[in-house]
Amino acid sequence: MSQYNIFFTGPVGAGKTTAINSISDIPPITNPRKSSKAVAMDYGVINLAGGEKLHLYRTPGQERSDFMPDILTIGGIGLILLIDNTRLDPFQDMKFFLNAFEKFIANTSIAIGITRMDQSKKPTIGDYNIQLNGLHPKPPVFAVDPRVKNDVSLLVQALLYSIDPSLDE
Ligand SMILES: Nc1nc2c(ncn2[C@@H]2O[C@H](COP(=O)(O)OP(=O)(O)OP(=O)(O)O)[C@@H](O)[C@H]2O)c(=O)[nH]1
Ligand SMILES: [Mg+2]
Repeated sequence: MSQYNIFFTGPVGAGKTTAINSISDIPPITNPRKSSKAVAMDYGVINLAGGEKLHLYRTPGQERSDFMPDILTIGGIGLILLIDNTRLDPFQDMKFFLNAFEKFIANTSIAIGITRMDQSKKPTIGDYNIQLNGLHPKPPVFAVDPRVKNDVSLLVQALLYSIDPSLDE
């Protein structure tokens, strides 16, 4: 049985924990301490129809002084970047994470989910696509509500498809 690791990253509050909880087939591993801010790692699993297992992890964000994307993502097949559309400069956030994970993305794949679009309609997905023009390959970018399993599922499927069309059922 094949096992794969997928990493979720993005700014604080972008919906990483919520997304992993929404889509995981096992009860999420929650924080060892009481405060949700103390969560060191989120973890979930997706069981694919072919028997493959996708392990889902969250990387610590840029708030951590020991943020080391290269080490964190060893063994990963892809990255899901969640961007909070209500933040002051979401394009800057996107650039930060694309840059931080540049090597990992170059060797694997990425899909980008824009969250909180129910709270802030702008920028639009079209605006993000313009920002991403010039990247080869250009990452898929979708509006995602991390609380909605189907939204997260579509994002994961887009990532799998960009990695290997035969992985997706
Ligand atoms: N309305 C709305 N709420 C959202 C959306 N995405 C996330 N949230 C809410 O935002 C809050 C923070 O989401 P989390 O999943 O904890 O965010 P996180 O990325 O894990 O944050 P950190 O672990 O602190 O980095 C939760 O209450 C979510 O329900 C969205 O698209 N719309
Ligand atoms: Mg979290």
